[in-house]
Amino acid sequence: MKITVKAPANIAFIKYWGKRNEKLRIPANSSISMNLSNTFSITSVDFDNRLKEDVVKIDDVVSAGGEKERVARHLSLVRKMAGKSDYAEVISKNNFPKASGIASSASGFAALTLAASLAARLKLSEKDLSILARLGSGSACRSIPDGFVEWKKGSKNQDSFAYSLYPADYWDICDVIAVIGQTSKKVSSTEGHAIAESSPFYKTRIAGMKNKIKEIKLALKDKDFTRFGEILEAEAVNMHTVMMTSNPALFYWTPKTLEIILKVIDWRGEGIEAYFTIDAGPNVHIICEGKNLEKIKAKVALIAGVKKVLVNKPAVGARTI
Ligand code: 2P0
Repeated sequence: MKITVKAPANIAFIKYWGKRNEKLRIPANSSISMNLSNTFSITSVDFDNRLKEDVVKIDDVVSAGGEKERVARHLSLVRKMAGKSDYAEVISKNNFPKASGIASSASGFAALTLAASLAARLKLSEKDLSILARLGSGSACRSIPDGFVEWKKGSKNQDSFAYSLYPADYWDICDVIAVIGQTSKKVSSTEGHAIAESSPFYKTRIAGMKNKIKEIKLALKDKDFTRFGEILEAEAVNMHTVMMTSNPALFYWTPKTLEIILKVIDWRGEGIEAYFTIDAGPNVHIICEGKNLEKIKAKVALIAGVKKVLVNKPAVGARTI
């Protein structure tokens, strides 16, 4: 039975950087995110007893090496849970260009998890799907539930999962992604997590997390955009400080990243309220309220060197299509 699933990427307002357990992808801290409406993967999985091995095709290219291994390992978890031995054909497409530097592991592993579990006729709860997605890629667990999401760090496999805080239509905020491109990733996110602790600021970051999460959840509850924006922006700078001061140092920002950061701050000075956040890449995510979307889009379009602008609203989680 071939199953096809659409799963969103997500943007974390409070981020996951550093793990307590690398193998199980149990994070050092809880995180808070929003699913993205216009940045997603569509993945189909078909178990077939005629196959001699798993076949994986991502964006029309047959996977090999590490990428294929990681998908095959995930399929094997599903096979084990379902008591099956058939190999599968996996066909996955991202609606955003791979070269754009936007991580596809969250949407990809969330879609793979739901599609593979259904194709293997497993009936998993949302919690169990989130746990399984986490084992493929940590941030993928947040793309299973709807809308605004908290990933509870937990301390063991069964209690580290994401759940929906609010549905997608709870709050009309946007993530306008200014796509600058891709800095060649010499160090993958998975490796980056592993060296986070080498930053002298890591302990301080983790020590402040509990309170930060409490504060942003309050801002979300009150729909206090100013408070929400101030927290998420400071959080992005905090995480990048840890990245830049780890050993080896990780610099994801380019001069263009910083140029856009400074513009967003200027726009606030002009009365257009927006805040920035940045993941493990150079692209800037500009968070604004729906009422300011057109103004922000027009401003971003004028910045030289921005290759693409992706406009996202809050979205539902992984779904069969
Ligand atoms: C996040 N990132 O919270 C943070 C912000 C990147 C910067 O989650 O090793 O690809 O697959 O569990 O999920 C990137 O890490 O790492 C990430 P793995 P993942 O969105």
